Amino acid sequence: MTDTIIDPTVVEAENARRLADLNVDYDTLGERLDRRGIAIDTIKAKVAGFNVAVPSWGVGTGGTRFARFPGLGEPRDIFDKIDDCAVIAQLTQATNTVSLHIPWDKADANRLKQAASRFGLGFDAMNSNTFADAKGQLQSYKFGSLSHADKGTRQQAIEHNLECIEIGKTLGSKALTVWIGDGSNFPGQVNFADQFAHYLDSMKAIYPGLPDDWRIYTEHKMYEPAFYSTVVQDWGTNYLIAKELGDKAYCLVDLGHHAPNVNIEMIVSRLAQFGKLGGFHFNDSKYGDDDLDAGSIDPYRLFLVFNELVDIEGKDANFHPAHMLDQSHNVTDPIESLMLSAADVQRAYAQALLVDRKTLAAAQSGNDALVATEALRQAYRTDVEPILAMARLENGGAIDLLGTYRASGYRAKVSEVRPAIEAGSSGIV
Ligand SMILES: [Mn+2]
Repeated sequence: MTDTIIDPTVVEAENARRLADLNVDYDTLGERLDRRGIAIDTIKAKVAGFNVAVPSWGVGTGGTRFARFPGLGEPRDIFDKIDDCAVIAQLTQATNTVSLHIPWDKADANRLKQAASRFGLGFDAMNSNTFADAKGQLQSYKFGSLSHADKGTRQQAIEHNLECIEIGKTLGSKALTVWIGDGSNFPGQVNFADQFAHYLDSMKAIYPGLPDDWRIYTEHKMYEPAFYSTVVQDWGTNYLIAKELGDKAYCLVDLGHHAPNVNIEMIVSRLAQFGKLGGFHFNDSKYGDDDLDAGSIDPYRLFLVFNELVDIEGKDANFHPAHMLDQSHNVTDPIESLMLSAADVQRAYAQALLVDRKTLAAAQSGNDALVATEALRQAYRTDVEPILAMARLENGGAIDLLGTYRASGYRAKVSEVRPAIEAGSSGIV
């Protein structure tokens, strides 16, 4: 038995109030899906087995360049963060791993492991940080890290990544995610080719440090913190890196790290077709960056991404991309946002599972554009909430995530022991 943070009797009481309605909704949806030749229990089982990792940094209130407005009961350290992640996992039953960021989350690895396993949590990819200077470090990353013009600075960044792998080995992590803030702010500031060559050399020095069963993920981002050019700016550069490095190297697609209107689902398909799609950072955006909650702006796009993933899954049983949420919560309780985002990612997956792929394939070969797109829209228009809620309920989670969390009074309780943090400084961007 694993420990739980929210009193299970609270969850049971909240679920009991909603159970009769859920049973009716689930049966009604089951009948409708049955008419389409879909067994609702099969979809539910797939949803129940779906997990998305929670980033440790996501449970603290985020911020912008301008300010950060902390909420009540902010986590004081990584152990508080693990508690918050355990709450999300308990209620959603969809987030069984935590992704750590070093050095932010540096602590005794065995203690970390214990703290997480108490709640049945494991560790997802390790994230290195060479986009900020850690206290007391010798060389500054102001002008870059793995691609820095100075060899000593590059070496320091390489060693930091190797250290992240070492910590991850103790924790049972199986991947290192490398995202750098390197780039330039002025035309002419850097030589593009030299900078990328430095980056590749540095990554080639990190790669041999990976254990056999590990992966290394590189994440592209078109801008920020560098605003004129970024070293790993798009999926093309990302693909080149993964190809240069070798079989353990894969591309990570962060949905927010693209220009508005970019066809991300097509990027997903391209990377997968050539064996280099490693996984996702889920979030949403209206203009740029990755600050908004998954599915909150363009849920159809999220669905279309999952439509590609389900298509690939159907053709390749060994396809297991990594799933992680990566978003910044500036105006909400981060636990609430992360719970609903995890459910929204599951929702997109469930809807994608409903696509009539035979009809779609026939329409594609017959050049029937409207029937093809209707096959997608029919799946997308289906309200799969009863499937998600039933999967949560049967795994011990909450039918109503927000209602149950608020009824538990968790935030008020932790704010009694976690001191208020002063506002003002900029947050995680
Ligand atoms: Mn990301």
